[in-house]
Amino acid sequence: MLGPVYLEGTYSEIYPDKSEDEEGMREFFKQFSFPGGIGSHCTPETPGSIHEGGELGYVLSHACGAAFDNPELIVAAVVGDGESETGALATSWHINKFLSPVRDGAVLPILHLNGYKINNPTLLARISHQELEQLLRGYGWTPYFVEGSDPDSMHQAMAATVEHAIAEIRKIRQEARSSGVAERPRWPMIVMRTPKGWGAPREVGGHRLEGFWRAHQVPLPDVKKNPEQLRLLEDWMRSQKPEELFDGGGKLLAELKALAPAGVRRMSANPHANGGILKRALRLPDFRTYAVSVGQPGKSEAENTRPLGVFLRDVMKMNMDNFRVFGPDENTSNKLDAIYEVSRKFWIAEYFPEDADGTELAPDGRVMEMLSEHTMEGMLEGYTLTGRHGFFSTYEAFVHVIDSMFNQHAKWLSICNHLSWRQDVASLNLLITSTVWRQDHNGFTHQDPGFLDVVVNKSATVTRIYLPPDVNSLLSVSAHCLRSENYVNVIVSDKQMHLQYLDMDAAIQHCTKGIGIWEWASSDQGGEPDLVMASAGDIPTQEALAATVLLRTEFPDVKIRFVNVVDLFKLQPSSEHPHGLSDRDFDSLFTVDKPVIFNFHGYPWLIHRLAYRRTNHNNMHVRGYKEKGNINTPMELAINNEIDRFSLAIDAIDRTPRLQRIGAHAKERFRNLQIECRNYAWEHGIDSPEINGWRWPY
Ligand SMILES: Cc1ncc(C[n+]2csc(CCOP(=O)(O)OP(=O)(O)O)c2C)c(N)n1
Repeated sequence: MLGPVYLEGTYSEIYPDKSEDEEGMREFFKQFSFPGGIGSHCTPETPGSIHEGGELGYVLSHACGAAFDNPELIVAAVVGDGESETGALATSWHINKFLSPVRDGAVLPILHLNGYKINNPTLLARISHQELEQLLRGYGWTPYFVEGSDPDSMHQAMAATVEHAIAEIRKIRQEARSSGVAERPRWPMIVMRTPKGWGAPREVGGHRLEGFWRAHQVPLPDVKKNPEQLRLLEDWMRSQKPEELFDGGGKLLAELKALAPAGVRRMSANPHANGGILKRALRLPDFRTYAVSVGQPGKSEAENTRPLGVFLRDVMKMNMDNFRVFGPDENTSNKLDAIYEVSRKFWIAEYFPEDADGTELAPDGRVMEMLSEHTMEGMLEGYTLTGRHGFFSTYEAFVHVIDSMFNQHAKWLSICNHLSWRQDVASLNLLITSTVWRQDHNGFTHQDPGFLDVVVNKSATVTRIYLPPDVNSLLSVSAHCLRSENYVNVIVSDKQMHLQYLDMDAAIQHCTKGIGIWEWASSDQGGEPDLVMASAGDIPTQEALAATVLLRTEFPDVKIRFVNVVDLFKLQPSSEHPHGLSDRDFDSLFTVDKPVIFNFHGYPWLIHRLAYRRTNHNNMHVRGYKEKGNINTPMELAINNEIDRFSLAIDAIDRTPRLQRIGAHAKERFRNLQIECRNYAWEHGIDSPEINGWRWPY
């Protein structure tokens, strides 16, 4: 990629020190894979790129995201035959069922069948021609094979095949657009079979090089010490005849440069690959109008994600060409199905009559669903990097499928932050739902809140984590995320019925601060608290509140401060994260010497990781998920992991010296209540009405 980008002149325009002359070319070469320079992949510094390709597997899903809603675009995507063996790539051959010939651009996959990976043959190169062709046809493509090793005839064959493929794409488009009917086309693709390391010396030191895995990446590893290898390298480079390509000053000859298109028609200057240039801000409805009414805190219940679905429906309605919603077969399950009132799920594969009964499919749908977290995430990345906006909801336990995709995207964004020429793109918005604490019927496999631990590893400049405790705070956080730029926003919110705490004004205030004392849930007004009860997440907040009620009932004069955290990075020092609280603010919220019981949605050590430098860290006792799950009622699961109200109240007694001395009887009662809860769950399969119907009593 870098060679053509430089030859097209874009590189020198963006990086004037890499000028189009001998000196600039030397700088250009020197920085390659060199300290202080650029990586050996298609890093964000490469103009014309949205796809680094460092971690293999995402080229087709990225290309597809770029093609969405870009009806004139043809996205050429070069797929490695080794890359094709990855899970992410294998599943993404299906993108051809998600591209509308009426509304979207096309993706032209070019499978580069060079036969080898780092040390091995590739599978696709070692099956018969017929088997490969059948495989690709089976995925719905029309493959054209360009095979050989003679450069001149191969260039001609490739040029003719690309032209043919483009003509076919145009024909498919024209037919679909003139009829307005989006049927599933068999898009063309190209299989290019050439030797690996094409043009390299045939042998080095008696070992096969060209056309073998030894040609991978560093074909002549010993040029510095081995004169024979140095000579081979020089001969190889001279065989390119640079004197026929460049003038005496090192500039590409004008007649050769003229072969490439000019201006933004150059691949390296394509504005789609610097998506912020094309980005239009989303038009957002007023999220406050989707509020649920909350009279008094903790008295009523609602499904937390459902109103968000209504909000997203209207976001969709107002942005019908630059917003999409993605999910791995779960948007209905995640209770966001109101979206389908405005736009259904895109589908141009076969329809059965029964689909009319609630399947919500349509050939012009803008909701993308395929049971491949990889493909959904890749499409969304491609879509946002080319200047559009999106929202991805997925089950908490299985968002881990895209851990490394998140890693790669976060790395991409953090490098882009240092490149002034890269314009701001929309944030990648991930709703993590169907969470650990409400897996009443799926059980242990569906309990894993560890994605947050992955997210906090990445640069503070690009990561945001929100745990809104109820509907109105989820709406407020989501609207904020949709407006934001250059982040990965992770929102954790369960989809089941949950207690509601904040009316819309209070939710906005609370989410704007990101962390705060809940006055109505505290009893320390006008004095020092005996202890701080803190929470982050819906169920943990409910249990923490219920624990304070148990304590206040047993010890009416106890002074409890209740702190709720929405924006998780508030816990980190401000020196580590731009959202971090100053030490003064942290100390005043959490005190410098009182016990803090922190009930957390995820794995408990994450809170310690974020807060370990705070003054009162030694007094922080965090409860969270400890891998103790099965088919459990919510209360039983909470008890197993000690995030339940009784465990928290017992903890509070043990950690608060005054209560410790007088709390033995209360602890006994709490333990008995835990046993009752467990017995009830095992006998009835659900939690007792007192637990299920618990409300904030004050
Ligand atoms: C997901 C992933 N796994 C492993 C690697 C390490 N790796 C880098 S290149 C490579 C071989 C790639 O072969 P192929 O896709 O055929 O590309 P080629 O270099 O032959 O064009 C491997 C395994 C990687 N970059 N990404």
